[in-house]
Amino acid sequence: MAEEKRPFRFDVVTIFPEYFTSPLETAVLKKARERGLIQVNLIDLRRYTEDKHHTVDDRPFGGGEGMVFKPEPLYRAIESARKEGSPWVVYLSPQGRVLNQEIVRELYEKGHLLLLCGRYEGIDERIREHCVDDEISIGDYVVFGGEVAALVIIEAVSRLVPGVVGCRDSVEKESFSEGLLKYPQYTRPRDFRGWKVPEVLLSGDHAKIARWRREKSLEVTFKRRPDLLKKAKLDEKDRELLRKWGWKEDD
Ligand code: JDK
Repeated sequence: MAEEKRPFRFDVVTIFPEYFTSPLETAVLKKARERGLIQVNLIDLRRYTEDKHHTVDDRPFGGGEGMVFKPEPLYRAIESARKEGSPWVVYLSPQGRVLNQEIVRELYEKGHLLLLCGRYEGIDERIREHCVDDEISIGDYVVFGGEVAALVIIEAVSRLVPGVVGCRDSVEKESFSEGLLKYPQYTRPRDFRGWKVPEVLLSGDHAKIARWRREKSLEVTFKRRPDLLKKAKLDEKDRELLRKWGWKEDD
């Protein structure tokens, strides 16, 4: 009998579990869950409160704006997840290290993540200090809470789970894995409102098409994200072309 591989597991601690329902029941994530490739376990933080009003937040010591998540419910929620494995505990926040594909791969290697979603002004620092393994930001902008960031991580990590994305090649050969942005793509019709598809793509000359695509990748990366060229896999022909456009190896 074929060996059943254990699904990649995400535990999510949140006061808004319903935030996740439609993304998890749509398209690729839905399929991946149905096929047992990933498992998402939503943990409602309020279930780990012990007072009548299910209080998760309180005013910050020292004064100031807003509210902060209390430590006790968070601690109990994290402990409950630890009873079912040893998750890598990630707190989403604007202060975290900024997510990129390299960090996504790192998280995928953990096999089991616990994503802590804060709200208001964040969480009590002692939870961060004693219970959190990793702090991650999805970018240098501020959203209302960790939920949207947790979803970004769930999607990005799930894509690396074998079988989630139809064709293995499309995960490996795409944007960022080679370190360059993707070349432009076209589909039918060949002429849309007089806007034509580049002739080379209709030529059937696959070597020529591959060269055109490589050149376009280099061009769009140089124009929009020259910072990516530092880490990209470039051969001497690529470098020559880039230099022709005014690229300087340093800077
Ligand atoms: C988790 C609450 C809202 C948090 C304090 C920060 C500088 C001080 C509002 N990448 C990213 N963006 N946003 C998040 C994120 C926001 C969150 C929570 C993640 C929990 N919030 C929040 C902190 C502040 N403020 C900017 C001035 C304000 C992750």
